[in-house]
Amino acid sequence: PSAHLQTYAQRAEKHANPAAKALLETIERKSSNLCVSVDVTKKADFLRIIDIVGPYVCLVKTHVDIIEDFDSSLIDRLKELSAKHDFLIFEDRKFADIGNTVALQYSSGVHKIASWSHITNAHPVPGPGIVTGLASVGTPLGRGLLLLAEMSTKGNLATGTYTADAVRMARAHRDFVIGFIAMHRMDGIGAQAGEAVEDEDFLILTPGVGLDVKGDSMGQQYRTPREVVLESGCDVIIVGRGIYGKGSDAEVREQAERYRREGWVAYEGRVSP
Ligand code: 5IU
Repeated sequence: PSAHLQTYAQRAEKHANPAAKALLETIERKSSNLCVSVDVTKKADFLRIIDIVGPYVCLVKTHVDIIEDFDSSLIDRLKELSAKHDFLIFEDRKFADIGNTVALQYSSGVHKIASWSHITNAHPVPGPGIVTGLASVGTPLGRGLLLLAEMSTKGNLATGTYTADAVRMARAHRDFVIGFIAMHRMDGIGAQAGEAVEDEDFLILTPGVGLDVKGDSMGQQYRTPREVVLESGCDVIIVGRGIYGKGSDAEVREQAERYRREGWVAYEGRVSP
C-alpha cells in the first residue's frame, strides 16, 4: 500500500535517514503528529511556550532569527526541553542561496543551525546545488532536509511544474531529503515513465492549519487537521498562532492538546478506516 496508509511505526523501520526515522518513532511513541511553530521574539516566551506544549508535540518548529535576545544559552535550554519532553527540532530557515553560501549559513554564523536542528528546509529555486551544499554539512551530523514543494499562502508560485521539479530534485538526494513542505502527498509526482517510485516515502509536513479561523490578513490560509491528514494524506500538522496565540498558559496547553487529538484522530481514520 501507499506509504501514508501504513502506520508511522511501520514507516520508521524503512527510513535510513536518522532524522526521518527519529521523527516517525517520536510520532508513534507520543501519539502525536503535531508540530508547534513558535514564532515569538523573546527568549523567555519562546522557552515558556515550548515547555507548555512539549508533552503534546513530536516536533518544535523555530525561527531563531526573530528572537531579539538570542544567545547560545537559548540553544542549550532548547536542547534540554527537547530531551525533557521527547521532541525533535525543526529550524524553518528556508535556505534559498547557492550551495556554497547555504553550507555556511547552515553551519556557521550566530545560530549554527546544523549543530542543534534535526530538520531544516530549503527552497528548490537555486537548483540541486542547494541540496548538495546543505548535505555536505547535514549528512555527517545525521540531519534531514525538507524541500518546499508547495506553500500555504494565497497566490504562491510553488505550483505545477515547479512542484514536480522539487520532487524530482528530492528523488535524486533521497539519503538527505526526507520529505517536503507541501499541502498534499507528492506520491509519483514528476516521475518518468517506467521509473519505480511506488516504494518511496517522503514525509509531508504541512503548515496553514487552524480550527477556528480561515486565514490572516497577509495571505495565510488554514485548513483543519482532518482536511490535511485524512483528506490530503499529509503526515505532520504545523500549527502556530492557533496554539501559542491563545493567551494564558492554560489555554495554550488546552489548544496543544486539542490539535494533537484532532491530528491523531485524522491519522487513525486514514490508516484504519
Ligand atoms: N509557513 C507557512 N506556510 C508555508 C510555509 C511556512 O505558514 O507555506 I513553507 C510557516 C510560517 C509560520 C508557520 O512560521 O508556518 C505558520 O504559522 P501560523 O499557524 O501562525 O499561521
